[in-house]
Amino acid sequence: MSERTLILVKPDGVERGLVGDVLARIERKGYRLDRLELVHPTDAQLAAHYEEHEGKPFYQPLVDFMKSGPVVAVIASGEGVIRGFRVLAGTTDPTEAAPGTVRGDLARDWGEKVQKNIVHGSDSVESAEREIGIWFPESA
Ligand code: DAT
Ligand code: MG
Repeated sequence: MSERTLILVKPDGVERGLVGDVLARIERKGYRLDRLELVHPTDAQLAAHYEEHEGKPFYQPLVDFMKSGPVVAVIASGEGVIRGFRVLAGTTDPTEAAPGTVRGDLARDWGEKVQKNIVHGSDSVESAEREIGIWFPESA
């Protein structure tokens, strides 16, 4: 069944000029790009987006990092795109991410205060719909 997901190219990906590479991987896999926007995230958007992580030691550094520059927000759709994009993204820690994935091929830094893993992808139908409401309220 076709579904949709919310993808962010994070500030490190935008800063490093990797937006085209990430979008190309999504398109080559056969997913559709439905919405695409360069966004300067607000505190409110980041608080809502990362509410599940509030209180964790990496929360504030993560929010600060996400505010360090613009992000590219994307709605992508297609059969199994939620799980499929997370496989394309690779595991959260880029040191462990498999070659062939965005994080495995293109990211490196990881630590208590560093989360430069280039992309975010929703992890369930519920979080996809919730996150689409945060970044594209008119598409919710
Ligand atoms: P993912 O982005 O793979 O869905 P997540 O939702 O668990 O991972 O975490 C959101 C972001 O928070 C992640 O991309 C990077 C950061 N993060 C997660 N776990 C972390 C940890 N143990 N130490 C530092 N940063 C972490
Ligand atoms: Mg997550």
